[in-house]
Amino acid sequence: MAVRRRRALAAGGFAAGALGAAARLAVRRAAWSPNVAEEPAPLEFPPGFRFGAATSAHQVEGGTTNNNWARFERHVRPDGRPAISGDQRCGQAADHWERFPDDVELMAQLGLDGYRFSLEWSRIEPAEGRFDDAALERYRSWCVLLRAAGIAPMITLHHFTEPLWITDRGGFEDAGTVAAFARFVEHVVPALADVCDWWVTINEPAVYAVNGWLNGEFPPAKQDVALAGRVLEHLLLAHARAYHTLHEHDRVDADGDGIPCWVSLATNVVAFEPRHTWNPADVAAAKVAHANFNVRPLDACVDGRFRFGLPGLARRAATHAELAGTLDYVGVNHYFRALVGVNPRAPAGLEVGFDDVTEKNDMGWDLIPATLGDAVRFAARYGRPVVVTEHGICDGEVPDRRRRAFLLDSLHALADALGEGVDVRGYYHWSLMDNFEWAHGFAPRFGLYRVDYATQERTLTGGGQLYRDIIASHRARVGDPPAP
Ligand code: IFM
Repeated sequence: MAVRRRRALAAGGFAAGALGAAARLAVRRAAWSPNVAEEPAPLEFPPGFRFGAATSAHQVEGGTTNNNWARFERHVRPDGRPAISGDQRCGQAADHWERFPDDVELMAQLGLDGYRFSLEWSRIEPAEGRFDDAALERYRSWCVLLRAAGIAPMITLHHFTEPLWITDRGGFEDAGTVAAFARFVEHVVPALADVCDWWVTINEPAVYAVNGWLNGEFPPAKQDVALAGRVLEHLLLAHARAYHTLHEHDRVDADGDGIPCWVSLATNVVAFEPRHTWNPADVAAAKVAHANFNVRPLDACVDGRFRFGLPGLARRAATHAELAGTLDYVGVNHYFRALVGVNPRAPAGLEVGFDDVTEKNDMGWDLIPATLGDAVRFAARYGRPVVVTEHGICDGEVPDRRRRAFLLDSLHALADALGEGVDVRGYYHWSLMDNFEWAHGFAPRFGLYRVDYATQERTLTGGGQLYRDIIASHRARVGDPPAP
C-alpha cells in the first residue's frame, strides 16, 4: 500500500522559547486539520526499527482490586464529584489477564515487533514481603508467548499503581517506598531476565507526581507543591535502584542483538508553549513548566543532580550518585502541545490548557502531529537512542477519522526526525486496545482495537488498519525479520 503524506505539518517546536514568537504564532494559525488533501511522499524507517503497542496492567487486565486506584474509585472529591468520571469502576477492564493469548494473536495480525506492558505490583506482592509467584509466572508466560509470536516484550515495572500496603504507608511520599520498590524489583527481575531485554522502570514520574500531588487528578488527590517535588525525587531514586538491579541480573540477550538489558524510564514530554507569547509572565511560566516537567527529571538521570523548583513556592535540590548514568535510551511518551499561563490561584502558580482553534482529541488535547518530531529531537539531546514508548489519540468516532490522520502525520514527523539523523529505535502506539483511562474512566478510546466492554469483543479500528499497513509496507521495503 502507498503510505502518503498529508500537507506540510504545523511546526510544534516547544522547549518554551526554542522557537521565535512568529513561529509559535504560526503554529496556532496553521492549526492542523485531518481533512486536507494528500500528497505523495515516502514514509521510511530504518531496518531494525521496532513498531509496537503499549498498555498498562490496571488499565486493561481487569480484577486489579488491591491497589491505590481501586481504592480511589470510591473517593469523592471535595466538590462532591466522584474521583472517576461518571463514578465508573475499572472492574474487568478489557479482561487482558484472561485473554492474553488471544490478544497476542491480535498483535501478530498487526505485525507488531514489540509489546510494552506493565507488571501489577499488587498482584505479585499483595502484602509486604508475601510474593505470589503464580502471578509472576503468568507474566513470564506472557513473555514466552510474545517471543514465540515474534514480538519482543518490553516490561514496565511501575505504571501508576501500587499495592494498598504501599498506599497505607504514604506511597512515594515515604522514602521507605523506594526501598520497598527495590525489593519488589529484586524479586521479579531474576524471573524475567532471560525473556525480556527492553525495560521501563517508572512510567511518567512527573505525571504521577503532578497529577497525584499538584492538580489532584490522581490518587492521593493532594495539592501540595513541596510534596509533589518529594514524590518526584523518590520516583527517580526508585528508577535508579531498578536500573542497577536490572543490569545486575539481566545478562541474557533474549533477542540476540548483543544487548541483554536496555533500560529507561518513560518520560512524558509535553510541548509547552506560552499562552500569550506577548506576555513575559506566560513565557516565564512555560519555561518553568518545561524545566520541571521535561528537562530536570532527565538531567537527573544523566548527572545525578535532582532539581525541582517553582519560584516562591518550592525548591528541592540534591545530588544522588546512584541516579547518574541511568538511561540506556530515552523513553518518550508524547501526546500534546499545551499552553501555559500564570494563575496565582493554582497550586503551582501556573495553569496549563489548550487553544480554541487546533483540532482536538476526545479529551480536548491539541492534536499537532509535528510535536512528536520535536519530542524526539528534544530527547536526543541527552546523547542516547530514543524510543517512543507511547503516543496516540483517543477518538471514539466510527470511523476513527482523526486517529488515522493523526497517526499518519505523526509518523511522518517521526520519520522526518529520523531523516535528520535523530536516533529513534522504535515507536509504541498507545494503546493496543481501548482501556481504562484513569480518572476519565472508559470513555476515551485510545485503542488500535476497539473494545466492546459488554462482550469483550475487539474490533480493529481504521487507525489500527493503517498502522498494520504501515508496518507491512516497512517490512516489504527493508525485509526486517521479527524482533526477538
Ligand atoms: O493512558 C495513559 C497512560 O497510562 C500513560 N500515558 C498517557 C496515556 C493517555 O493518557
